[in-house]
Amino acid sequence: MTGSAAAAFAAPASRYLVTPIAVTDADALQPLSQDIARINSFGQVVMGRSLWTPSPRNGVFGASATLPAYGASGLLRRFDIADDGKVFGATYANLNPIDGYPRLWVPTAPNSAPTQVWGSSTLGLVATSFNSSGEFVWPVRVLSSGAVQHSIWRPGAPGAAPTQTRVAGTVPVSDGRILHARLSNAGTVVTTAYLSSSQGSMDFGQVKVFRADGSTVTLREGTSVPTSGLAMDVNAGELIVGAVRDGTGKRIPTRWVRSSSGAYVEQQLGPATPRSSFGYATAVDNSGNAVGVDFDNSFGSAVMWTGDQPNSTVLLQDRLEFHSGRGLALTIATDINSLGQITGLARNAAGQTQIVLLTPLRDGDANVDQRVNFDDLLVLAANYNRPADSWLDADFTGDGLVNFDDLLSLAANYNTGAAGDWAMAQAAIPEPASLLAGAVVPALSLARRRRR
Ligand SMILES: [Ca+2]
Ligand SMILES: [Ca+2]
Repeated sequence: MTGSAAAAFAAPASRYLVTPIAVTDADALQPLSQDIARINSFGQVVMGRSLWTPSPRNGVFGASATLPAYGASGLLRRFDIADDGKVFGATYANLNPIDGYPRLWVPTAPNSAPTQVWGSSTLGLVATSFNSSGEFVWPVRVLSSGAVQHSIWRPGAPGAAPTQTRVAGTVPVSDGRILHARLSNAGTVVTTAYLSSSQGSMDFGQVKVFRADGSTVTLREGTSVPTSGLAMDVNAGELIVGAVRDGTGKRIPTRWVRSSSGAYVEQQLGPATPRSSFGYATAVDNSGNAVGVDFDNSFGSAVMWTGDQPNSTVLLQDRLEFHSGRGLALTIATDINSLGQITGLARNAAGQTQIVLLTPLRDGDANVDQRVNFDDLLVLAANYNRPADSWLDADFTGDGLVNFDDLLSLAANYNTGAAGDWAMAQAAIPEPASLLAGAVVPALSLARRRRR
């Protein structure tokens, strides 16, 4: 996730608009960083070879660009996107998941398509991330020992090499396998190292925290199945999310909360009832709302665990509104940004994996720009008393019609409550709006009284 200072708890949206972005050949259920979509605070989404950029900022429509190639061909992985649109990734010479050559795509203007690529021939990069300051953590294998040194870097100008700002810490893993590493806004590095086959699975290992003050905390020893874990994200309040393996090998969605004493307390996410299978938390926002995947049914489902009720599981599929891509089944949520936009993977009717963007909806916000104002009233007026195809037609109740109920939803959130705006909307859209002349003024007035 990206974002600035820790904020008071913000409840997740009750509904999200689905934007299908692209079909991918990724595994729809793969929770590891190599195959997941990431989103920045602008609403740009990176995955595979492409970068999707919304217009306007945080909008629900956008365009994809292919990131330019650099150097030798190989398997390309994109690990994260900074708030200004820089993309960090790697080229692998083969399918070995251990080592890669780092690649950094830098846009010439913030959030434009990156055209400048920097690359290094230093082998040993694994999954990495940006924080909101634009710094990134770069784990590099020390070839003589196999240990992996995690250092913090700051990108340079377009095309220029980044500069190292400090070393965070070293994991003495013998074969250099780091499964995942992330950098918090406070400079904390959270990393997961695959220690040995005694952990039983290549996607779990030792979980370590390198704090900016130089101290190191081991959250999971990772020497056996019941002691191994996976840390996937850390927020501005130093809340860490991921998963652990229990004594039977099941993967349990987990968070680690930093107490006032500085110790981390491990807590299960979701209900404590026995799980049929497993789950992972993949990302967390600054309110502590975590997203991920839960396999309590026979098929993976994209879920959220809210910061204030981590023991209950919210199925995101139940909160979706579509303007296209109807029928998509969300299988995993991969990231969440500071606005609450969520990226994920879904299965479409043809059985393909689809990258999707979920944007929080607020009643009355027909054009989904996070404001309820005259522009939305115009949409509603233009469609009043007509069949509606989606939320974007101002059908906020989802009954396929735009009518008085939708107007009430809009009025409840209207920015000024100015009934005079309706006369202006009528003037702009003379026909169906005139049917409602007597209704809008009471509706907006009612909303004003409720707010007092
Ligand atoms: Ca709006
Ligand atoms: Ca309606």
